[in-house]
Amino acid sequence: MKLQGRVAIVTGAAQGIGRAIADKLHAEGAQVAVADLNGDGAAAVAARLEGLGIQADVSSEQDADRIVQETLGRYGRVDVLVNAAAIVPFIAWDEVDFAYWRRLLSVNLDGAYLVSRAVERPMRDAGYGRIVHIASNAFYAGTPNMGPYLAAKGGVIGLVRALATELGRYGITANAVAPGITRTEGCLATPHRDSFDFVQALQAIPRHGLPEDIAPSVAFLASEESGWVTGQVLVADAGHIRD
Ligand code: 4PL
Repeated sequence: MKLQGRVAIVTGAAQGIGRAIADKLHAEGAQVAVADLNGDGAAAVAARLEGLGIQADVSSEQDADRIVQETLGRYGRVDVLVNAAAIVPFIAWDEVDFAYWRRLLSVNLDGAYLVSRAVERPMRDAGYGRIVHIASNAFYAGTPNMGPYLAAKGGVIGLVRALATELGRYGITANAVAPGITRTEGCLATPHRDSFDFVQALQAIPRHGLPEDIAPSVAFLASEESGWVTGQVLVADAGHIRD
């Protein structure tokens, strides 16, 4: 139980990797605020974990701030932020238009900034915090049909480095977990579903990745015992890429 007495916010937690993270942090003893654009999905996960469901769009300043305000209102503290909310595209480079580019960057990168900004004050006041963003090994692999997603994930890694440098003095660490291709609802709803066997052939461990394979790495970085690790990217992808 590495998170006994801790309060965690997980965005994008109605499904996929975010939901597996919410489950794992709860299993480790945390009280979990489950935030998602899909309010019904967030409520369903929260009900299962006896947590707090929050309908929110992380690309909205007001919503990002409200996630933290509602969590503080219910639990009085926030020890952990895990930002898993993201759009997972499958779009050829020449089909990306500027509106799509902006929308993806607003959720996957601006959202990471906005929720990080929103937790800073309570974490600083407490002298303790763990911020974990979900990146992707696709950033390192240059996976095709994901142009704006790769740009956003690179930005998230830059954000993690900035947060680590500037918040370390307040007891706050910031890290990323970079999953490989994972059998999530979001991924399986796209043509990425046809890539699993090809990618498996590149992995050191020959099976398809599941959301439960990612969550333990996040739980480590969300825990007190990871306190000497900050500004890092932990690649959890069965050995697909070597960074
Ligand atoms: C290797 O993050 O990392 C497909 C879809 N293939 O979302 C990802 C790889 C996908 C990935 C990803």
